[in-house]
Amino acid sequence: MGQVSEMRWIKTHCGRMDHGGCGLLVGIKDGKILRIKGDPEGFLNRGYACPKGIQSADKLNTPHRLTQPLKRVGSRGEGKWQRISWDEAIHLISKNLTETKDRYGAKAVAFCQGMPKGLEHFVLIRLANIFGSPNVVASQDVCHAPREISGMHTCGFYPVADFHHKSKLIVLWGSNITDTNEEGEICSLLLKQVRNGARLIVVDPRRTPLAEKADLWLQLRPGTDHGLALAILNVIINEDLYDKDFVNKWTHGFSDLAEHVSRFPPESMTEVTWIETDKIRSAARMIAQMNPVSIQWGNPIEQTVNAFHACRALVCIMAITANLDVPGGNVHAPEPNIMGLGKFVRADLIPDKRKEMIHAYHGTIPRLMTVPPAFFREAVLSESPYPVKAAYIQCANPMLSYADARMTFEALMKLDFLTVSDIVMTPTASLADIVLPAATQFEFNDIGHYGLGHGIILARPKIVEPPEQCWPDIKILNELGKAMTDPTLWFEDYEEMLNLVLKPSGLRYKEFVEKGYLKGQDNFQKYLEAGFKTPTGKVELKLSRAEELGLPALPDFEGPPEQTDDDYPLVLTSAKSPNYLHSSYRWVESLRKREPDPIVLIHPLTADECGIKNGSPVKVETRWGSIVQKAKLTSTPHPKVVFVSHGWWTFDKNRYDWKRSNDNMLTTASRVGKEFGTPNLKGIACRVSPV
Ligand SMILES: Nc1nc2c(c(=O)[nH]1)N[C@H]1C(S)=C(S)[C@@H](COP(=O)(O)OP(=O)(O)OC[C@H]3O[C@@H](n4cnc5c(=O)[nH]c(N)nc54)[C@H](O)[C@@H]3O)O[C@H]1N2
Ligand SMILES: Nc1nc2c(c(=O)[nH]1)N[C@H]1C(S)=C(S)[C@@H](COP(=O)(O)OP(=O)(O)OC[C@H]3O[C@@H](n4cnc5c(=O)[nH]c(N)nc54)[C@H](O)[C@@H]3O)O[C@H]1N2
Ligand code: SF4
Ligand SMILES: [Mo]
Repeated sequence: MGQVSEMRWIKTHCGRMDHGGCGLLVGIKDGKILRIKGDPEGFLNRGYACPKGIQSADKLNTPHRLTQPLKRVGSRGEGKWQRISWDEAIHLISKNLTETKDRYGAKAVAFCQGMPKGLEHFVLIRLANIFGSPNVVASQDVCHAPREISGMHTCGFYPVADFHHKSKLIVLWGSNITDTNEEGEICSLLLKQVRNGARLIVVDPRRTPLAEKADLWLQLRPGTDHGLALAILNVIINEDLYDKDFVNKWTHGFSDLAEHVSRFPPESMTEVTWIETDKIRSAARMIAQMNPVSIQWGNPIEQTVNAFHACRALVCIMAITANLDVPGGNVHAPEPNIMGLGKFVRADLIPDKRKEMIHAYHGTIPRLMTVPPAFFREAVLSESPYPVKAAYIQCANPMLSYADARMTFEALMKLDFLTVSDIVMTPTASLADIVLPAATQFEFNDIGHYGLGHGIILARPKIVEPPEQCWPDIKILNELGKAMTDPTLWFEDYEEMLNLVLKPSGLRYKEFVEKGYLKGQDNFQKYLEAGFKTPTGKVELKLSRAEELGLPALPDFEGPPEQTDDDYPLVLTSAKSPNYLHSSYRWVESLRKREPDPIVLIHPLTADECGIKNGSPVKVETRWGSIVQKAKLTSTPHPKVVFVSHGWWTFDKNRYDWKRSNDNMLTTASRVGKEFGTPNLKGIACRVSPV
C-alpha cells in the first residue's frame, strides 16, 4: 500500500530498447524505478508499450553492469583488467588517438556506432569531424541508408509511411512492426488504422500475426523483394493502372521504366519469388486502385547486395501510384525548428570528408556518409585504401552485428588501440584496450529521434542517478573532445549540447521536457510549389545522372542473392526478436525468461526430412560458416525457408562465446552491394542437420 501511494510518476520516452518512441510513465520511489507503463498521452503510442519497454529498467541494477573504466593488462582478449580512474581513461584514450593521428593521419582513427540510440550518435560524428577523421563507421549499410539514400536520389527525400493520417491500404513490406516498431512507427498506430478499415498487405516469408490479419499475404522467397516489386510495376503499368496525371507532370523516365519492367511479367516472376501470379496481380491492383496507400518498408529489403534495386523499385511504386507526400501515403516529414544535423556535427570543419572517407575509394553512392563495416574492416586488415589503426566504439557490438564475425575478430585484434563504451562487458568490449562504463536510458538527459527523418524529436529526461562511475556517452565524448581536440568547440557542461540542438526553437532542455516532444508542422505535396529535389525536379524513375554517378539507371533483377543447390538446398533469413534488441540484453533476467535460447524456425516437413526434432539442437550451415541453435518446428515459414535468431552470445567468466549461435558466423562480407557496401543477411543458401 505504502509503496504505491508514495510512488511518483514521471513522463519520459522509451529509448535504447529499439529506435524508441513510446511515451512512458515511470514510477519511482526512493530514487529507484519501480514500474513503467505506456503514457496514454504519448504522441506515437497513446498508452501502448511493449514488454521490453515495460521491463527496460531491469537493465539498470544488474550485477553485469560495468561500474568503472577498465584498462587491459593481459594480452588482447585475455580478460585481465585493471580498474582505472576516468582521468586516466580520458588521458590514455586521447594520448593514443593523438599519437595515431600524428603518425598516420586523423583518418587512421575510426569512430564506430551501431544502431542510432540517442544524441551520442551525433556527438560522436561531431568528435570525428573536429578530430579530423572522415571515418564514422555505422550499421547503416544494412539499416536505413539504402531506404533513405535511394529515396533522396529518386524523389529528393526519405519517404516514410504516414500512420498519422488515414490510409486506405497499408503494405507491410518486410516490416514486422508489432515486434519491431521501427523508427517509432509504433504498431498501435497501424492497428488503429486497421480497426478503422484500412486494408492490409503483408510481404513476408513467414506467416506473422499481421500476415494472418492481412487481406493479402505474399509469402516470398527471402531476398527476392526487388523481383516482386518489378513484377508489381509491370502489372500496374501494363494494366494501365498508374496515375497518369502524376506520371506526366512529375516523373522522369516513365517510358524507359515501362519498357524495362516489361521484362518482368508476374508469370515469369512467380518462379523466382515463389508467389502465385494471381496474388502478384491482386497486390498490384490493390496498390494502384486504393488511395492513399502507405508502404511501411522494413529491414529485409536493405539486407542484400541488391538493396539499391529493391529500394528504388519500391519508390517507383509509390510514385506512379501518386502516393508520395500525400496524407496517409509515404511522406517527407518536415522537421521541427531545431538545429540541422550538419551544423550540429560541424560538417564545415571537414570539407574533404566525401573524398577521404574509406568508402569513397570503393565507389559507393553519393550521400552515404558512414563507412560500411565491410570496408572498415578491410581497411584495418589490408591497409587499403590506407591504414586504419585505432577505433573508438560506442553503443555497438560489431562482433555480433557485422556480417562475418571472424573477419570482425581479426580486424579488432589487429588494431593498435581500441576503446569500447558499453553498459556491460560484451564480446566486442572484451577485445578492447580501454572499456568505458556508460550511463544509459533513464540515467541522463537525452533527446530521442533526432536525425531519424520522421519529423519529430522526443524528450528523454533523466529519472534516476547512474551508478557512481557510469558516465553518459555525451559526457565522455565532451571530455574527450576537450582533451584531444580544440577545447573551444566543446562545453563546460556537456548538457549544453542538448540546448544547442534546441536553440532554433527558443526552448531550453527543461522547457522541452515539459512539452515532451517537438514535431514539424504537417505540410504535404510540397512538390506542387517547389518540384522534387532531384536534378530534373521530378521523381526520377530513371536516374538522370546514373552514368555520371556509376549507378544503375533503372531498378533491376538478376536473381536471388544466393543460389541454392543440392548441398545448400534451403534459404536462410531472420527477423528481430520482440524480446531483445539485436545483440543486447540477453543478460536481463526478466527478458531472458521470456526467451531463454536462440531458436531456429524450421517447417515440420523439412525437419522431418532432415531428422530434426522440436526443441533439439540444430546445426545451421551456409557456405560461409555454421552455428548451433535450438529447433522450433512451425509451419509459419515456407518449407524451404529457415529463420535463425539474430545476435546471440553468451559468457562464462572471462570467456565470451560469440561463435556458437551467432548468426553472423553464417554471413560473409566478401560480397557486398556496390552502392552501400551491403552484405547478404537475408536469402542465403543453407542446410540444417541434427547436432
Ligand atoms: N545477421 C544480421 N546482422 C545484423 C542485422 C540482422 O538483421 N541480421 N541487423 C542489423 C541492424 S538493422 C543493426 S541496426 C545492427 C545493430 O547493431 P549494434 O548496434 O551493434 O547492436 P545492438 O545490440 O543494438 O547494440 C550494441 C551495444 O550497445 C550497448 N548499449 C545499449 N545502450 C547503451 C548506451 O546507452 N551506451 C553505450 N555506450 N552502449 C549501450 C548494448 O549493451 C550492446 O552491447 O545490426 C545489424 N546486423
Ligand atoms: N524487438 C526489436 N525491435 C527492433 C529491433 C530489435 O532488434 N528488436 N531492431 C531495431 C532496428 S535497428 C531495426 S533496423 C528495425 C528492423 O525492423 P524490421 O524492419 O521489422 O526488420 P526484421 O524484424 O528484420 O524483419 C521484418 C520482417 O521481415 C520478414 N522477412 C525476413 N526475410 C525477408 C525477406 O527477404 N523479404 C521480406 N519482404 N521479408 C522478410 C521477417 O519475417 C519479419 O517479419 O527494428 C528495430 N526494432
Ligand atoms: S515499442 Fe519500442 S519504444 Fe515502445 S515500449 Fe517497446 S521498446 Fe519502447
Ligand atoms: Mo537497424
